[in-house]
Amino acid sequence: MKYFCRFSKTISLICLFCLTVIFLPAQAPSKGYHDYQALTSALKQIASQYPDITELKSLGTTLKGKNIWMLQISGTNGPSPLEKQALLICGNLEGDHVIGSEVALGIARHLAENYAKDDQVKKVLDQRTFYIIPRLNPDGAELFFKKVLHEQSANLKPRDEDFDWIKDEDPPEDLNNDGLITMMRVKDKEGGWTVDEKDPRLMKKKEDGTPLDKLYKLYPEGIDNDGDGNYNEDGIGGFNINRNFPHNFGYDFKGLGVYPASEVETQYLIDFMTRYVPGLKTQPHKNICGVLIFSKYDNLAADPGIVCGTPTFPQPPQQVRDAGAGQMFMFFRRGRGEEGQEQLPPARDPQQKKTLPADEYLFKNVSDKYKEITGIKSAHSEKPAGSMLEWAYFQFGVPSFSANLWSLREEERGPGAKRPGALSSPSQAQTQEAAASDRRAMFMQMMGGARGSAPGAAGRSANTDTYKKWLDWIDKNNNGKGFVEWAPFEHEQLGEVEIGGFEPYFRVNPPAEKIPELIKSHSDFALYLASQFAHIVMEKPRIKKLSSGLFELKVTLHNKGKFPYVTAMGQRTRSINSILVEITLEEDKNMSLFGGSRRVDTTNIEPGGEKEITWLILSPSGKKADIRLWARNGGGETKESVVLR
Ligand SMILES: [Ca+2]
Ligand SMILES: [Ca+2]
Ligand SMILES: [Ca+2]
Ligand SMILES: [Ca+2]
Repeated sequence: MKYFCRFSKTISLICLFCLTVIFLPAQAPSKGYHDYQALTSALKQIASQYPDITELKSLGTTLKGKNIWMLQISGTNGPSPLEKQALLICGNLEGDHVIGSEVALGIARHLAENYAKDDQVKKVLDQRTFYIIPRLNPDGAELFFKKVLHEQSANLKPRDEDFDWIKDEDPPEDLNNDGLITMMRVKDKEGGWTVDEKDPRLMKKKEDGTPLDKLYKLYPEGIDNDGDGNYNEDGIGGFNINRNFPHNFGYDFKGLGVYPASEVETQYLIDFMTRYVPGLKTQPHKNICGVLIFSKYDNLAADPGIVCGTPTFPQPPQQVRDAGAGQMFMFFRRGRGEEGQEQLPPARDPQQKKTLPADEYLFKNVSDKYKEITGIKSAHSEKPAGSMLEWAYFQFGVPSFSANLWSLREEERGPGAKRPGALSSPSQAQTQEAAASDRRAMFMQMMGGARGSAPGAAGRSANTDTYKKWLDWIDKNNNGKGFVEWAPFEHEQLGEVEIGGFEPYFRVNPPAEKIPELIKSHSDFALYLASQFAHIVMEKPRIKKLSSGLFELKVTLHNKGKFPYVTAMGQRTRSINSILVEITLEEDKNMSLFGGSRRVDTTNIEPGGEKEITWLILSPSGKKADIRLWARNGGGETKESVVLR
């Protein structure tokens, strides 16, 4: 029976392989997607067709001379674009997550095309500005359109990733000429991997008692160009922009020259949001009241709020030493280290790592609405480290959301499939995944210990479960396409190997026919999100004559929006201008303030909340007082004038 099962499985695999070959001619996963030239033309076309409501700017150019485009869209009515509250939409921070830029571009087009046609779009655009940056990492994204596909998140800045003082000296190679960089598995008694008995496509971590002749080492496809015994450990580029932001940054030795905001793409974005550069005539876009990101992280269909992942470094010093990481990390040990002397405890990380409780309702409400609008009820998300999502909330201080647009979802795992908790609430395993998700980090793990046991596209043990689910999905929903069956290959250095594994990009970007529905639902969601911002209004002032020459003047402010004026986190970082109310008396000679201040600053008003301000004014009857409300992130300026009588 056992043999029969194995036999029938082999037959079905062969059949599957035949079906793949016969019925599914190879089609580039980028078909229907915009490369840099096409994206540039599309944005220019929108800008030239709708000049009254759009402005296309370049935030800067990348190392490869590509513009990072920002399309501003704002209605012709209402205040100037810079005075309106704004939603920033940013996509394709990870080079391989090209779907993010497609959806962001689609939203831009949807808004521009519908301003004159759709009352709801017009209403929102007359009150709000949209800053849309479809592709923050255009250099990295271009790899998606190459002949040989190698999935990587980074930009293309040459970087020494293995500390041999040479940059990019050992990239992967497409040895079997299928146009895909996949994996190699090699029988090796010192290997840390073995073939999953239930599904021979899958590699899993070895267990106690796994026979030595069943052990494998895994490598990315290619040769060892520099003869250092590691395979493809230092390819082209670069660093993942979505791990390069200055919050919860992982100082984990991902090669030389990397630090928070070390990459120009990160710098341009942060400059755009915060920095005033007179020479460049740019303004800090502090009118940004919310951020919507399309990236591999998700806090909309996955768990709401933001919980930072653990950067792979620093760890408590003892663990580092015990991990066998060697001399390299020893200088990170704290304390005097001599026998009998006390060791200092590890430094406490002062960074906030979790949504503040007072802000949780906001994330929850938006997440519920996202599920309702888009119909996407669940998503897989790793925990972030050094991401834009974290920086925008924990440092910039505004509500910050990310959708990954394409991942294993409940409805796609087939009927009757139980929803494992791990997919909606990131588990310990996924924290490890986050640490390993940058392929560069994987090689560091390899160097730190079991050389040659590099986990890879088909075999990170923490994720064998996730890979299994992708294989199920491939079999049930994708006619078997998405996985290259393992096939023997004679390797010039390793001898007999097998090449196979997941096809690059297919777990990151959906087929192009899925894009229109994602654009529609996320346009609706973006319009919803932009209309939630705080709206601070001032009631008509109320005057009471207390006695001859003494007046009481009161105004009440309300927040008529759905968001607080500033998040609890924004209050902590003090990154948002407070709500300002100023009173100006008609003349100084006969009028004076007996009670209250000329200038009243209010940090926050919760949605539905109010704030009353009272002044006592000594003045003859018939004189005038002017009141000015200025709420930078809550609807701008309102003026009232009253006559004291
Ligand atoms: Ca190197
Ligand atoms: Ca290949
Ligand atoms: Ca090498
Ligand atoms: Ca190589």
